[in-house]
Amino acid sequence: MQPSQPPPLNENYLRDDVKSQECEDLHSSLPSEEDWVPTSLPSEEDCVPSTLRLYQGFWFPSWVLNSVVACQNHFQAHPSDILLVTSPKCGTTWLKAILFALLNRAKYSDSNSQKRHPLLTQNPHDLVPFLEFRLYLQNKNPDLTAFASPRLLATHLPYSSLPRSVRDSNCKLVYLCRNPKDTFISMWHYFNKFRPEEKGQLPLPEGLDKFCRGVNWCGPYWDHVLGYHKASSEMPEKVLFVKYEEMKADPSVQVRRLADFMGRPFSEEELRNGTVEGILRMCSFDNLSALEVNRSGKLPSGLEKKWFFRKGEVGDWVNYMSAEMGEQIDGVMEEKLHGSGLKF
Ligand code: PAP
Repeated sequence: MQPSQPPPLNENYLRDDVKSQECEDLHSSLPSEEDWVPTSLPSEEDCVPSTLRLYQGFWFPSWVLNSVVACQNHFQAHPSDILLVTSPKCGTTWLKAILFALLNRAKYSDSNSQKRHPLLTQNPHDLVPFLEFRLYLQNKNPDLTAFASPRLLATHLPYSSLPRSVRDSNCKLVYLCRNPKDTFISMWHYFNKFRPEEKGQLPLPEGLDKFCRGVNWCGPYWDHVLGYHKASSEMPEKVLFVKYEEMKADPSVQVRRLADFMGRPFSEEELRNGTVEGILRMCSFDNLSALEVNRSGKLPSGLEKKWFFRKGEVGDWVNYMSAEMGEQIDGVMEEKLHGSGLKF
């Protein structure tokens, strides 16, 4: 079993002004930009302005840098590990649930055991923790021995910043990306939750400008996607590249593809008895977002669990952005993805 409740975060969590010794010089040497969130997250009493730092070509909130470095230095991948990788707001919560349900399906195959399914009582982020945004934030070198094999973990790290052991071992990476316009709008909604009431929403053009300059958590978005797209083309057995829109359009096909990739293909009997459909029902937006465990309460980080469930739709950007704003993102993406064979 995965550990169900990680220990509470230490007092340095989300603090911009607390740096470990090994990061002290690093922080001050990196270029910075103001984060989308003008103050720290709501659970913190000491509000400090949040800064994004450019580290190894990608923008990270500075409070996570200690953890990124600790993860890079200490995480030892096992060949059986499965890592879900996403850029923020690409459908992480959904895929965490699906991968968890896929891997554990044998344990919850009959109607009695289905009633005890961990997804009914635990948030996907508790079942499939992030490396740098959870485990290595809590502890510089966490003890991961409690995780049963295969370990199912998640990260927002770009391919080039993954711990060396992840790239060198035979572990598998599932990379999920999403149309950048919907990703941007999802991100904009999410970050508005952290803004103090008196500041109001982040003006959309301001957020758009940052996104199109690549200044967002783990951005530039295009470089994040391109890193994994290339890795997947070169090593299809190691990196599976999936789009949120494909998942929405044909979830059964994609779930079977995920199961095959993880080396756990559905048996004929499972295909006949509706196992695929059962997993999709369990992990659907409607089901997960209606569960009490996801409607109330917070993650150990202080983030409200319900913030991870907004609409879960494709194309919602049109309800917030003008056609010109959409073209602005399209233009940047076309230029940056040119020649890669990748399109959104
Ligand atoms: P994270 O990367 O910060 O963990 P992530 O889960 O990727 O967050 O972002 C939440 C998005 O996934 C939300 O998208 P929206 O703002 O466009 O609505 C959320 O609604 C969507 N989401 C969450 N659960 C599901 C689900 N079961 N099916 C489809 N989309 C989902």
